[in-house]
Amino acid sequence: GLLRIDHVGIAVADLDEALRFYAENFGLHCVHQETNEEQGVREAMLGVGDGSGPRIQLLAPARPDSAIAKFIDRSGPGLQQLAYTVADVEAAADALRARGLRLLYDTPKRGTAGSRINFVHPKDAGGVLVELVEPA
Ligand code: V0V
Repeated sequence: GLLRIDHVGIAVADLDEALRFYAENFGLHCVHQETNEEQGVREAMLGVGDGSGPRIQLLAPARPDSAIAKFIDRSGPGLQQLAYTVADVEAAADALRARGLRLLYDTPKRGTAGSRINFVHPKDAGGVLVELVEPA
């Protein structure tokens, strides 16, 4: 099952500019940053409040053919995904497949900070790109 909201992902054109915007206007600061070559993203996790709850994930394209670049081209910057924490990403994906939802990957891929991730196609989840995250 879904344990909690892990993070909300926001597509941004420029990661450094977005980090400055979030710090200056909302007082939210980066707690983790990395480039994920496979996903074609530069990403930063921002903590909210005491940092114990869900995070904001800023996602910037690392190359022009990436999922985030395509999203920004079509929709502009903004909310791109909603991610839930799960204990076992394969079990969670199997349960959703059994209900007829399309998962994007046959086997989990590497996500932020060594997590294992998969996604439900947004067309099968009411227009929301749903991510499943099994933390490292
Ligand atoms: C596309 N659509 C979306 C959407 N992206 N709807 C809601 N939210 C989104 N993010 C809609 C789009 O408007 C079209 O609707 C339809 O889906 C297109 O479907 P498609 O042709 O099958 O797919 P594409 O080529 O538009 O690609 C969309 C998907 C792609 C979701 C398949 O973005 C993808 O593979 N995403 C998973 C990987 C990812 O997002 N990586 C970046 C984050 P109409 O026009 O047909 O109505 S990496 C990450 O989160 C990490 C590392 C982490 O959390 O650790």
